[in-house]
Amino acid sequence: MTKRVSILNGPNLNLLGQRQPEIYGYETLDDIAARCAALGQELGLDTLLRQSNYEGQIIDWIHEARQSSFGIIINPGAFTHTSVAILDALNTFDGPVLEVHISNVHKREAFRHHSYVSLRADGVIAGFGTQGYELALRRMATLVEK
Ligand code: CA2
Repeated sequence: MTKRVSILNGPNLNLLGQRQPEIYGYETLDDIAARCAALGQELGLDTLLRQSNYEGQIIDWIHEARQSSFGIIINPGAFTHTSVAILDALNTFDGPVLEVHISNVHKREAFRHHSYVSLRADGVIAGFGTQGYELALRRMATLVEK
């Protein structure tokens, strides 16, 4: 059976490719979704990429993933640094959780150096640009085989 991976994205990431390309690159979220879908097909994974600017929506998608998904890849955007509620939701999910940041958060402002989500994440990728999502997906495929 093809296993689903939920790829969740937080606030402002709908603007990818439109603003601040020096930090976040030129790819849009639709480009990332298409690349992940193609790679997922190669790896035998079904990907579902979603984005919301609302914390509660992301929490609802994490709850939904409890029944529907093998694993979660999450770029929580700025909620990374603020949201105990997203951490609590991820703690109710039994499968692998991989955290992705497009930019290298450790090279940026001090407030970006702490992540609540990292307390739950099985792996973290930061600073690999939008390629980070594909790297996380490859890791997910390895975890399926284990
Ligand atoms: O590097 C990342 O992926 C971040 O999660 C992106 C968040 C930021 O708050 C985190 O510290 C690191 C911000 C996402 C904003 O996305 C934009 C995309 C295009 C234009 C403007 C903002």
